[in-house]
Amino acid sequence: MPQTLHTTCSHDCPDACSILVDIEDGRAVRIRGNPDHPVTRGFLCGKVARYLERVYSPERLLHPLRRVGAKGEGRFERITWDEALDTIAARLTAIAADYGPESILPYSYGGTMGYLNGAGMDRRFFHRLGASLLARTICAEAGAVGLTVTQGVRVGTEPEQFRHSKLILAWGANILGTNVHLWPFIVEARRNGARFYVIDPHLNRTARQADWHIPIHPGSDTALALGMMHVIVAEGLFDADYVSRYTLGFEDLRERVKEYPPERAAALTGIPAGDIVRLAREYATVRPAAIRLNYGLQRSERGAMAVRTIAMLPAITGSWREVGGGLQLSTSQAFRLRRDKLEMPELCLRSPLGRMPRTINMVELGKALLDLDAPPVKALFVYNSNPAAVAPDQNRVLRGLRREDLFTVVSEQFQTDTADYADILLPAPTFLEHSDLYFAYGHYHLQLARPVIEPLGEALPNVELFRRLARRMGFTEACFNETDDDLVRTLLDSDHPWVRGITLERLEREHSIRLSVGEPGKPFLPFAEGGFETPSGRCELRADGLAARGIDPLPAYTPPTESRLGDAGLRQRYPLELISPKAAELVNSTFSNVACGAQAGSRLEIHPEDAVRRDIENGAVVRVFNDRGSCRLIASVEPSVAAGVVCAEAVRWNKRSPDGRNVNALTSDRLTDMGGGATFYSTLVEVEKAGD
Ligand SMILES: Nc1nc2c(c(=O)[nH]1)N[C@H]1C(S)=C(S)[C@@H](COP(=O)(O)OP(=O)(O)OC[C@H]3O[C@@H](n4cnc5c(=O)[nH]c(N)nc54)[C@H](O)[C@@H]3O)O[C@H]1N2
Ligand SMILES: Nc1nc2c(c(=O)[nH]1)N[C@H]1C(S)=C(S)[C@@H](COP(=O)(O)OP(=O)(O)OC[C@H]3O[C@@H](n4cnc5c(=O)[nH]c(N)nc54)[C@H](O)[C@@H]3O)O[C@H]1N2
Ligand code: SF4
Ligand SMILES: [Mo]
Repeated sequence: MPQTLHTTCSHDCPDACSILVDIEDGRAVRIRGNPDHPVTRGFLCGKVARYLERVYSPERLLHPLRRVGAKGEGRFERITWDEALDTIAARLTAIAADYGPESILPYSYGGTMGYLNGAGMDRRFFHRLGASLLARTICAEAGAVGLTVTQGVRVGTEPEQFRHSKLILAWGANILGTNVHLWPFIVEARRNGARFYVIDPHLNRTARQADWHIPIHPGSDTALALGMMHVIVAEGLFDADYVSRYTLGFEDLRERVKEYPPERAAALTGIPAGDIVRLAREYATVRPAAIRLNYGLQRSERGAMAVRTIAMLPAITGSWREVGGGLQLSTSQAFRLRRDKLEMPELCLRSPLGRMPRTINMVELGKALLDLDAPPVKALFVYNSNPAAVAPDQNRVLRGLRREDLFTVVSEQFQTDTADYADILLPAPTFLEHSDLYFAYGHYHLQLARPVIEPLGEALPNVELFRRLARRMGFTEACFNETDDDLVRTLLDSDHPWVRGITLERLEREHSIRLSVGEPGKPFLPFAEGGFETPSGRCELRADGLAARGIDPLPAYTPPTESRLGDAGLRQRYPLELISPKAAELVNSTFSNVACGAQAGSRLEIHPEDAVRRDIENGAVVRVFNDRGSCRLIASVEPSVAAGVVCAEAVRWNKRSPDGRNVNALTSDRLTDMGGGATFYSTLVEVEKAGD
């Protein structure tokens, strides 16, 4: 009889699924969604439903390796863990002595959402070392800042409450692709008469299911939101009581939105004025209306402003009062666990540096590796990330990784594009093989997972890797000896009412516990009666904190530099706006090397008008290019994007494409308006038929 064990999906996905795994003779034989979990509800996405193929793939890295070929070539020989750790400790010590510890750069992102293996012992290790700090901005920072300016806190509508909505807007949110466990709640709402609209430049699989798809020019969402507010305010459709009780700056906003009549918003967004009026009226009057905002639209140059502005809508209409109303971008900040005590930034002061180290923005990796001095980056330690594939301005990143004088360590499950550049390559386990505590960014359930199988080969979880490395480096602080359970208890040692009463013992029994947001069993209405965590305690339509920093405290729209209304000179040479949203079959570059993701990221969707003009036929190999580089893709000629927009789902491993590049050869390391985020979707390109 197989034994059934619980775990949690670790991948960078809002759903953080609760999973059941059947084990026979120590081997996982079946994986499925936990039917009792209120959000997972018994199913998994297509990728993780086939996860055992990935776990037991013959390509798994099982032993520490040392490079024997040239950088990037990917040839390695097996070494022992002792040799690996001794080599790393010796090189890091020497580099820190010669160039200062800030010449060491950790690089990690979303390999796992687990607290311990995502940002636990690794942070303590690098803090104690005095390594450069990494600003982890590549995904969500613009949106996080935008949302925080308006709401003060990153919480929102519970997924479970979308079933009560009468109008649902998926705004830059490909729910069926990247957040599939929200979908059944939308289906339920629609069965009860709800309308489902999608605001997205791409007719993605979610938009294909919508009652109304509203294609928008990439990066122009602020103009749409301002146009909607213009209508809502002018027609008196706002909730005057909510506005006066719980918002700040409505009168200033009322003046500002006068500048965005529907006709102007139409010219900026490409959405007909009549549609903007209709959308605004329906949003304000079909109640309750919920917005699922996702991160798509904040990967543009003014992404923070876009999120900041859209987040004003549910306050203006008072939608926060209603079950099935409000907005969700992220739920992550409800998890008020003691991250500070886990990560211990104060260890920086005990490092040889004796002060807080410099911070390097992960979006600018190419720049950091090629241009930085005082000190230069001499060692790069990569885990939970595949920057050779996912970071922008890829050609510069790869040039940096090729530097002979750069010592690179990579901890990975597979030999990714980045792994090819490692001097020392270390084997990491999958989530089936280690303990962790998981928050979520798309729901409010905290989950504990224990290993369901032994680690394969000699794979070591990140926590244990950095524990051992700390010992090798001679770090004697007791914090480096803490067990996984110690770390979980540290995290749970919080007085916040949303977390109080959640213990390791309870998690062990229940696996998944809803935070104490709202009354047990009752919907969580975070802002029904205010409760904004801004400086004023109100929803800040006017943010005086921004004014103090010299930034316009009111929303306003400026087109991205790389867009149809941006830099005209650039636009003349590169007339197409490229977006590279997520593929349903991948999680960023993860799953590129297994069957389910093998084809993902190989196509470029292009409008028939643009294709004809370039003599490109459906299925033709095309070269997409700009000043930063080029990549080859297969043209998919269809009106799934507007003329002037091209879409290439992202991001496959470079080595899976014929020219060894993916779309990030085209994207820039320009930063967003606030938060220092990435601007992947503000990219101008030209496309031509590929020669042979
Ligand atoms: N299957 C799968 N799931 C994933 C991931 C994955 O790679 N694959 N990635 C995970 C990660 S890291 C994240 S951050 C989340 C992200 O989840 P999402 O934010 O949903 O993902 P994206 O595909 O980046 O963007 C969502 C949508 O925004 C659209 N979009 C692009 N530019 C604009 C714009 O200017 N305006 C508007 N209105 N829409 C725009 C895109 O066409 C896309 O359909 O998903 C997570 N889940
Ligand atoms: N063009 C374009 N580029 C993008 C995006 C886009 O939409 N378009 N999206 C951006 C976004 S939103 C994000 S979040 C980033 C994501 O960038 P990354 O976080 O780098 O995402 P992945 O490519 O999934 O790489 C994660 C790696 O971690 C490894 N891993 C998993 N678990 C563990 C573990 O426990 N230990 C160790 N050591 N390794 C582990 C996996 O095998 C995988 O190779 O990409 C960004 N890049
Ligand atoms: S990737 Fe997302 S949808 Fe798929 S199993 Fe993991 S958490 Fe669930
Ligand atoms: Mo992300």
